[in-house]
Amino acid sequence: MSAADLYRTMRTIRRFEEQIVTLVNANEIAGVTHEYIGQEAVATGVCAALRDDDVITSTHRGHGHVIAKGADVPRMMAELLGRTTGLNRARGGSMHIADVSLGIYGANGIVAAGAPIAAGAAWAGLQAGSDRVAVCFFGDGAVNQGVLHETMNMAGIWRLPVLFVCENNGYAVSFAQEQATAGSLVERAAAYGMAAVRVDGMDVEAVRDAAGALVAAARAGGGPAFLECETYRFVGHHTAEATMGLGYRSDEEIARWRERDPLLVEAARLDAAAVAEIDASVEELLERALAFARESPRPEVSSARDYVYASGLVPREGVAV
Ligand SMILES: Cc1ncc(C[n+]2csc(CCOP(=O)(O)OP(=O)(O)O)c2C)c(N)n1
Ligand SMILES: [Mg+2]
Repeated sequence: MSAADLYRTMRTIRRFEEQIVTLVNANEIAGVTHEYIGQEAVATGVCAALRDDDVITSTHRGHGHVIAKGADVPRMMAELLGRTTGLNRARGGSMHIADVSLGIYGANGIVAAGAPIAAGAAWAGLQAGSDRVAVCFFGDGAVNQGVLHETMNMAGIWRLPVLFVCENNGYAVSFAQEQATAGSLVERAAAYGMAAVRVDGMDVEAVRDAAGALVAAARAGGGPAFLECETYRFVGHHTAEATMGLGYRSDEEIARWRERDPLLVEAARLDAAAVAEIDASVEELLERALAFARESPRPEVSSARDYVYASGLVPREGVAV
């Protein structure tokens, strides 16, 4: 993927998220969402190293992963606005958005829960004779969850083609990573017998190159790998944090990280005219996405039970659903 394409994907994620903040604050989107602003280089760099048939699992902060893996942006917008034209017909929303046809096995509201899903997808690929790879994105808050360690262990034993991508943004909600986690993340992962690398998560090309080498090795039968991306979220844990005054990060710390904004890092490698052209086309895409979403119908209340059961299954007689 060219520098221009990497920048375009990151710009799309950034502007999508900025629009989502506006829509949440205007109550056009119900509840709050977890914005990916600041971390764009991780999803973009990792997904640039993937094929269309590779699989990803995502997190509560999932919009960036879903865009980077190629989801249709207007249908994403419709999903977040709760419209029937949404990627999941308004059943998924922000935290369960998915597009299985693109290998996007879902955002996930449960911290670390994407790990066993990714391992299962990797195992299924091996059984089918495919050389596809599964990537599991998770935050620093996931690294002390038992299920992640059980999954890394099993992936190590079975040599599953899984890339574990830890987005270390320094915090789980307001809890600092160094207060929560003993030792080194990459040394922990290496103990499961896998290659484990730390990379600058604010430089999309560094992420793409590191992920590319690990994905290629996994695809060739080398088993799982671990990539720690050092990154930062520029905004709150979720949209409403702006009004909560939690004060766990200093303005100076945020300003320091903003100097290494991944969009600025990549834009510096392009000429200004190319950047302006991409920025304009991203605005056009997002305007189109929002218009499409707003014009789309909301689901009928009478359809609330649709899609709950797999095709052919019906609720048991007498069971309230
Ligand atoms: C198993 C589980 N425990 C707690 C929560 C509540 N929770 C939601 S997000 C979050 C913090 C996650 O931090 P991290 O993994 O670092 O991701 P980040 O928010 O920094 O992207 C917590 C504790 C949850 N969703 N699932
Ligand atoms: Mg975190």
